[in-house]
Amino acid sequence: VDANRIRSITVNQIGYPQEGRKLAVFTAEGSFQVREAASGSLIHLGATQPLAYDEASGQAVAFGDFSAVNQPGRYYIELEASKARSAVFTIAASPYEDVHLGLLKAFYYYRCGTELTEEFAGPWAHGACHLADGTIHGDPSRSQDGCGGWHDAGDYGKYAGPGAKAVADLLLAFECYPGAFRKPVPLPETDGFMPDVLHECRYELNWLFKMQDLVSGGVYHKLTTPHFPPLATRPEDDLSPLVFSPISATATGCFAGVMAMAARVYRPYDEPFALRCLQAAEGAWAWLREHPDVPGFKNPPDISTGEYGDKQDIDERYWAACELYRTTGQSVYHEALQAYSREDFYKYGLGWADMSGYGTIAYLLGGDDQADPALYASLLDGLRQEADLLTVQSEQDGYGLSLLPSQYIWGSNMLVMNHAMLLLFAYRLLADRRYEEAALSHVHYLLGRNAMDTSYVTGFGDQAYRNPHYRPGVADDIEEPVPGFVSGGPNAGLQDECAKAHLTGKPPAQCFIDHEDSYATNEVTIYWNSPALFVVSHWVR
Ligand code: G3I
Ligand code: 9MR
Ligand code: ZN
Repeated sequence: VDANRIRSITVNQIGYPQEGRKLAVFTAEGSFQVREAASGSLIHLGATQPLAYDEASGQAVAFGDFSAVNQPGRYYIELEASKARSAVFTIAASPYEDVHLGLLKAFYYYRCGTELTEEFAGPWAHGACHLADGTIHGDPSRSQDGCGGWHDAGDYGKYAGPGAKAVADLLLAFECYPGAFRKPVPLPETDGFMPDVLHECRYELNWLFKMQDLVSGGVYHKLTTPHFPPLATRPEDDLSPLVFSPISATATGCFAGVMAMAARVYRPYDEPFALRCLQAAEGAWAWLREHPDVPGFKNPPDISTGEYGDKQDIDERYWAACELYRTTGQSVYHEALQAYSREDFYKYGLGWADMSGYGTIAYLLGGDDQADPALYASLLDGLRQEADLLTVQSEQDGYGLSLLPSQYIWGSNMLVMNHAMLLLFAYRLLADRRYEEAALSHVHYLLGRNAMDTSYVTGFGDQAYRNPHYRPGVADDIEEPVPGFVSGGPNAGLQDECAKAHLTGKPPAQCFIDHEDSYATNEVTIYWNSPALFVVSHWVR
């Protein structure tokens, strides 16, 4: 990122909903003006708060409030003394419809095992990829179909747990905000009956079925080539053998959870499919019960793709039980989840390693009339405490974000969006407006109101990042990035050479580089897009 690009006024580069609080972040204090973009005419005069040091960004920053501007239109903000300007942004009743559609369409671009045609992929069309059968690790004589699903990220691996998180976020978004999904994307499957988000998720679910061992019910951890191919590899040229890595409890628990969820969500649209999802979930549940104590997944010595290692599997088991209970109402699942809930583990994580929050949310959204009153009350109270903490942290942060300086880790934008998701569930269940406002503040951060003055969604915002660590994009000769992809974001861990070379010594929220080599700060994944899609859905009616 060119440091000169970073303006002294940062805003949500897409814009702000008409109603409610509107804040810009300034790195200089003084009087400012809000002007109409086309005419330059003065709309509002304001003054920033005094500058204060913000630890995460390492900057002195101040908010400037322009909530008084509530006429729909295009605006920019100008500092009176320096004449420095912000990005031009929109104020509108529903400013996030396009970015919402972009975040959803991104999943189509992640599709594996099918041709992306020009009709739907435009210039980013490519041939069908990863069509060969995979062998079962440790038994090369056995091979089976694993075609389809979404690529995980900038690599071409397909990992069951992360895939389940992504689908769970999308299905929850649809359950909570059906009105946000009325418009067709469109997709090849668009039929005017089943919403496109469900078509897109079914593409991944149909692949997930193939990850289940039908004999035991267990789910293979991942399907990948043994090693990552070079960066500039087109998907259809990645022809190394595909291998199903061993079954893991975390993958199996996630599979049971997401399949149980799908059984509920698809029932009104496709009953046979819903039934198949439920049977798959029950098969996985049986495996979990027969394997109460299994070691966490580790890459076999001959495999070096993403490990997604996670020693704790009680959270995935808990999610599976909660989701199966919400969908079926059967007491066996209620008893199981009650037993898990008495164990001491964090109950509000939203993946990929910590899936407990999906269980808690399923139990709470299932309603208190289906629940054990004491457990319901304690889970709800815990949610309130989490949301209060995130709200206070947001109020104390220079950019209105709930991340602590230590939380700018690999994929920090997932944490940003997961926190916003939790705040929105708390708002839904507890009706406290502060939670909704804090959640919106996280959207502003993602879309440009941050220390990098960068929108972390490709194609959206006047300074959106452009060079994701994304193999199809590196291998093609198209200047523009595929739109709608959420970047991992600032990561003080600097776990790649590019980040080390350019970012050493920077404050956490500035540890980001828009370079295709920086996989630790600027890769893309399905499960960084999915919570963002959930969150933005709240403001699309
Ligand atoms: O949880 C700890 C935290 O307690 C600690 O304070 C912090 C300090 O560094 O680290 C946290 O752990 C980090 C973990 O992500 C958190 O989720 C690790 O350092 C970090 O190395 C780890 O990064 C993961 C990365 O793979 C490397 O394993 C990312 O979460 C994960 O999204 C990423 O996933 C990759 C796949 O392997 C392959 N496909 C692409 C995908 C995205 O980059
Ligand atoms: O491209 C890979 C990316 O998808 C992973 O997240 C990352 C960490 O596991 O690894 C990337 O691959 C790099 C490999 O680890 C080291 N050599 C360079 C590769 C990128 O070109
Ligand atoms: Zn593929």
